[in-house]
Amino acid sequence: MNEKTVYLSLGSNLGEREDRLAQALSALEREEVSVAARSSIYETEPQDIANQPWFLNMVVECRTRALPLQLMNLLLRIEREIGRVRHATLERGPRPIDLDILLFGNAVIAMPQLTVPHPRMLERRFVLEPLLEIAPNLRLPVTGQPLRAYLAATLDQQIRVKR
Ligand code: PH2
Ligand code: MG
Ligand code: MG
Repeated sequence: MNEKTVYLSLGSNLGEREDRLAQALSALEREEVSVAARSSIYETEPQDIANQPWFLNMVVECRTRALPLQLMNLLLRIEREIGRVRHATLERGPRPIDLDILLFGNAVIAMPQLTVPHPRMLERRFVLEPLLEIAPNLRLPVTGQPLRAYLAATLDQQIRVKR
């Protein structure tokens, strides 16, 4: 009842990156955010701050009864559990784990703590490519624009499926 489909982005560029992603996936399941589909794991060139290690990124489709802010607080708690310490000065720098809400059903949310759809998702190949892998026909809320239309502009960013 009242379950929503949400898409989350997972990223790690410090330590045992693949273990961190796996830990995050088990934590989501434990918290009743059930993972319905998961993308491949991609090795991705860092964006925003270039001088940091390459990331592992993936996207998952989940079902949850949590409300948006509840889900966000849960993701922050899981990030802390997996060992993330936030540095005010390095907001987009290296991190053992980053869990971001990309889409929350068809909701559009503009709150000080949370913006959905994720404000930078359309410019990021490390989000669009795994997202389109599991949901090729996904569209943006309100405009109905297919997400696939945004991929071409990101192809200069390097990413590859991790094998
Ligand atoms: N996350 C950032 C900044 N830059 N670059 C890549 N490749 N992957 C990320 O997850 C990432 C990033 C801030 O959250
Ligand atoms: Mg992020
Ligand atoms: Mg984040």
